[in-house]
Amino acid sequence: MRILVAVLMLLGLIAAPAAADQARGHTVAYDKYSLTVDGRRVVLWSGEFHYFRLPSPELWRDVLEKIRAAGFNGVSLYFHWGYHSPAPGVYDFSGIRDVERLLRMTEELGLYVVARPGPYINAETTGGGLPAWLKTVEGRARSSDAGYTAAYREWLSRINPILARHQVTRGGSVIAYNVENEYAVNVDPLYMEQLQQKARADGIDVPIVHNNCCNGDLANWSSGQGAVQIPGVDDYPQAFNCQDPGTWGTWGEGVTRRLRDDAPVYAAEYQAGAIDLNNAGYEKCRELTGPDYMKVYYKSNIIGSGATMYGYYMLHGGTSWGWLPQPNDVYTSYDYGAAITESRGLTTKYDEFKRQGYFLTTVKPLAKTDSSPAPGPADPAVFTQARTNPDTGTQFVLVRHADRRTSADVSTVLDWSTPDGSYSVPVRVNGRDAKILVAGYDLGGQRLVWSNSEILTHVTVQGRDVAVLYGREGEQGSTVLRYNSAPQVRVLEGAVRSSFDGKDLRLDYTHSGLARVLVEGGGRPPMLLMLGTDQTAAQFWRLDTAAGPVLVRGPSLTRSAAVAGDWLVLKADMDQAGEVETFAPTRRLVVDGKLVPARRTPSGSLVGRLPGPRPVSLSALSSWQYRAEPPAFGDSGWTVADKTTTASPIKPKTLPVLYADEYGYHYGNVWYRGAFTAGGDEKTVSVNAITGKRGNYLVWLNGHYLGSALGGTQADSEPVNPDPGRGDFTIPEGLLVKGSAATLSVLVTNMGHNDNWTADDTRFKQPRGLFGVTVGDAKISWQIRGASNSDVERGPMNTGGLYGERAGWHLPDRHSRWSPAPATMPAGVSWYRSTFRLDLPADQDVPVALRFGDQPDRKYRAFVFVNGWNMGQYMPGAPQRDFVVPAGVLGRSNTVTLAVIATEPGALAPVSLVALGNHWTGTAAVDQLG
Ligand code: IPT
Repeated sequence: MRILVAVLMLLGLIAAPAAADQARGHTVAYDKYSLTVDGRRVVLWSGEFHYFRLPSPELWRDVLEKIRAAGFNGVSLYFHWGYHSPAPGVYDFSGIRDVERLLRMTEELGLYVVARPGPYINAETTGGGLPAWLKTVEGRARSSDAGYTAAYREWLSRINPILARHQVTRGGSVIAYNVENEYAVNVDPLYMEQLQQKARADGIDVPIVHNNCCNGDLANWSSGQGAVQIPGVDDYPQAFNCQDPGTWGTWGEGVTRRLRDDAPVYAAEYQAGAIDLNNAGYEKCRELTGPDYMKVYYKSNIIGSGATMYGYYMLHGGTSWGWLPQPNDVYTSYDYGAAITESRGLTTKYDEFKRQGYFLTTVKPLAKTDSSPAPGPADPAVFTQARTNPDTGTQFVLVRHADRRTSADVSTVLDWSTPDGSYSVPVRVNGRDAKILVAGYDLGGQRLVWSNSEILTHVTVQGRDVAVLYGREGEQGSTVLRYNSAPQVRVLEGAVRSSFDGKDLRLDYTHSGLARVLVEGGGRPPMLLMLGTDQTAAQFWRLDTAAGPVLVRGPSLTRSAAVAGDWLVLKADMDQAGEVETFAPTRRLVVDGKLVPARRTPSGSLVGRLPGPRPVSLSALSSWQYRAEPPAFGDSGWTVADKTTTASPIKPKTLPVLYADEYGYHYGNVWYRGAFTAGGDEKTVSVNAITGKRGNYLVWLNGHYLGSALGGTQADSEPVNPDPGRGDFTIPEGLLVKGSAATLSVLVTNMGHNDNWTADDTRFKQPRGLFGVTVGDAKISWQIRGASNSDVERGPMNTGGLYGERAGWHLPDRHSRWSPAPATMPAGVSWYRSTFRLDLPADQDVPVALRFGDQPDRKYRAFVFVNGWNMGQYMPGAPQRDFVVPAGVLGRSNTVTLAVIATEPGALAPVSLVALGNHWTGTAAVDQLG
């Protein structure tokens, strides 16, 4: 205990100067090579994270720590207008919407931020981030039209000052401001200009950037009215064909174009995963964008473009919970096949990011390079390309197959004029692979002449250089270093041959496991050189401390390190018990607050052991309770629907206008109730409804279920599509009696709003809800009921207008009037509820999901509420059966509620709890569980 307190005090002492430093502003500038901060060049190695897809702010830190630990020095953050604004003039930045808390975390973790507040963001989210209420505002969205301008200024007047406060220039983390998003077609340069004027007026003084679509081929804002300072490009070379993960380069070479001579090359969104457009499941998307793709495309881009600003999309995709999904391209999970899974697990893609990220952020000459002649390969099947730092002469050579699709295994030699002489360098490209080899590099106190192994990273600890190089398992490796006289070489581990010819020390080896070589003397400081494989290199973690960077090997994740006197204090995770080895200027080791006995090794490191997680078990979900929601139930909350005009360019088939948005009901299910006097001879109810893809609607007449139909995705204005989402329902004989009052009830699922990538109101302002209804000649008077919007904590996208949602049946604390669940449910709306306890060890992180049984032929959809939070929509037959529920939404006592809309009577598929991982973290991931 005493030790712990002392360590914490020391940590406090260390934290103090860093905090003081934060109070000071820095200068952000750029030239054609890179961004600079206080004149120092920065390679911005960042990627995308969506706070709105993780409704548990405690876990934002978990994801950001994982991003930083992979060597990223930045994150790219969209800010989602619609997520913060349920209605005109209403904005919420509290709780799960507290973006200031998010920005503070990035500051604490030392991550730069590219802030991307839109107003339009795309991102496969409802409306592309535009609030649904904007559909009722006159004026084309994403233009300089007056109505839209007034609306977006509301948003920017709220978000810009927050971002401004957190700029690097004021001691914060925001290093660049991304205006709009892929504004490429139907463009209005005045709008682009006005957005930037607004940003400047609101205090934004960091560089303004833009992410151009299609590698800059369309409007790219590099010059003329509306031009930005640093135009970047978005590139998704693998496209989104996850069903065919072996495809290669569907959308081109993936080399980021230079768009301005006075600004760095910026890969604003570079593909790091994929949406699952064809329902293949995200594991296939992860394969499509796996480590071999990353090696070939990312490295080709680094050398091919000289980009020094990167934003990989996505690093962690998360969950489009509630009504966040855009309906046409995605479902609830936005896992994206990313390096960090939806349930926050690390993948082999994460390892590849780490290998490249450590290199990019360690080897400083990369921040300033010009393209240069490349050493020629003896075999033309191998392709080389080079860049050189004009100040240091350091050369970077890309080596890959000339034909990127081939899986051939080619060995050849490069005839390489390095800054330190000419050499014949053996290289091998086996299958889909690419390498960046370095020559003429001052590696700490050493001189690297060349190596055909790649550099992971290096640190200098107490005057000794510690370097990690790597290559694919089984491949030959050579590293040449320069010395004044013969150094002493000691191979501590592995098989490494060495020779010295009077100036060069040459090491030859086969990459396997982790070889270790100590080099001393020769007129240079000592060096420990470790030669690993892809796998063993990925076991290292490089962490910055006040005493300089340190290396750690072993843990599944090392989140942070601090040096406090003789102590190295780590925060680390273990997925199984194992070794921890540290290369740091310390003699004692503390991990997650506990002293770890450690011994000194011949490598000069410390080695100790850490425990793994204990096994956990999750309870079964049983004793389901039930409650039915009859059609158009209850008399309160209805709004008369009698409008005859709409701001949407899409006009309805019948009047009144029944679009849900017109009545303030923007998200989720809506009930309609139509009253008419029966003529008695009506035969058919004819309905048109627009729901977005995968949506449907159900129809009752006088409480009698007539059936259901799929909703339409859109009614085009030109050419006219008069019949979207058509359903004709036969009226049973005798159901209508001439002259008597009749009631039509329709439940429509609004799957979310179209995006607006094309800046076209006929796309964005597509209606949701009923588009037209006729029952013979009857004159129908309508009422509509949607969400009550009273849940400020969970926000406007959590619930829709089901009676049970309005009455709070999805909330955990309503216990009355539920009965045991029947074996089958009727067509219509049924509610199910069960409770469970989670007893998970406080020092373990166990991501939990709800899993639905595989019963693709069932005819229903289920909205999954956990403790009141809408964690998504299950549809039998759709690819998603696991619904990840983050800690924070989950607690110790939990209530699962399913709102089920069945189009035919039937039984619910079994639902169970599953653990999607088990990580020992040493400390509680989230306080609620601790
Ligand atoms: C690009 C968008 O900028 C981004 O928001 C996201 O939608 C991404 O695509 C796909 O996930 S748009 C580009 C692929 C045309």
